[in-house]
Amino acid sequence: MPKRNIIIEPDPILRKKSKLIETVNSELKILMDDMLETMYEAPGIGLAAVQIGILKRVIVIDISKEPEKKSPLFLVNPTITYKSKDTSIYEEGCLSLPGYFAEIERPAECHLDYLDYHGKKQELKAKGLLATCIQHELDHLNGILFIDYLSKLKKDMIIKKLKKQKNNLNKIVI
Ligand code: GNR
Ligand code: NI
Repeated sequence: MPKRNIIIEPDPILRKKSKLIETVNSELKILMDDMLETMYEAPGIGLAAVQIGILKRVIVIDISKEPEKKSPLFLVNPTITYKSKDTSIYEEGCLSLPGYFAEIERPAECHLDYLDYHGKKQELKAKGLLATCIQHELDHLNGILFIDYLSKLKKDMIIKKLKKQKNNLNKIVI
């Protein structure tokens, strides 16, 4: 199972809306396995398929810490059915925005419906870091990045610096 390349902002694909998955078949399971491996190697606590260039509504998450047992979560076609009024703030990072972190306020709790790795309908009630991570990943499926919640000045500055980094890398490759 090969590790896949993570797409970095700015890239127009990150702004596209991912499409609903029709069936959880073996092809999708291979994709989910690859996503999990890519996320663990990065390392990150979540990954949306669009971040490896695939516009499908599938997410992998694992918020367990190093000494703990791994506890991967596969979310196919997730829909949020409830968001709490009360909010919490976490410092977020994103594998598509390497090196940038910002405190983002989101609903503290959310409930969702989704299909699991086996295509079975499931429900989940999340709070804390898991709730934040789920909302961050769901945003990816809708073409939204956490920098979209920052001031235009900060957002533009981050995009400009990432663009510059990409240009410099291209120069080294040549
Ligand atoms: O690795 C990640 N850490 C993280 C921290 C706080 C809130 C959300 C995240 S998700 C991020 C990986 C990623 O980019 N997922 O899309
Ligand atoms: Ni992200």
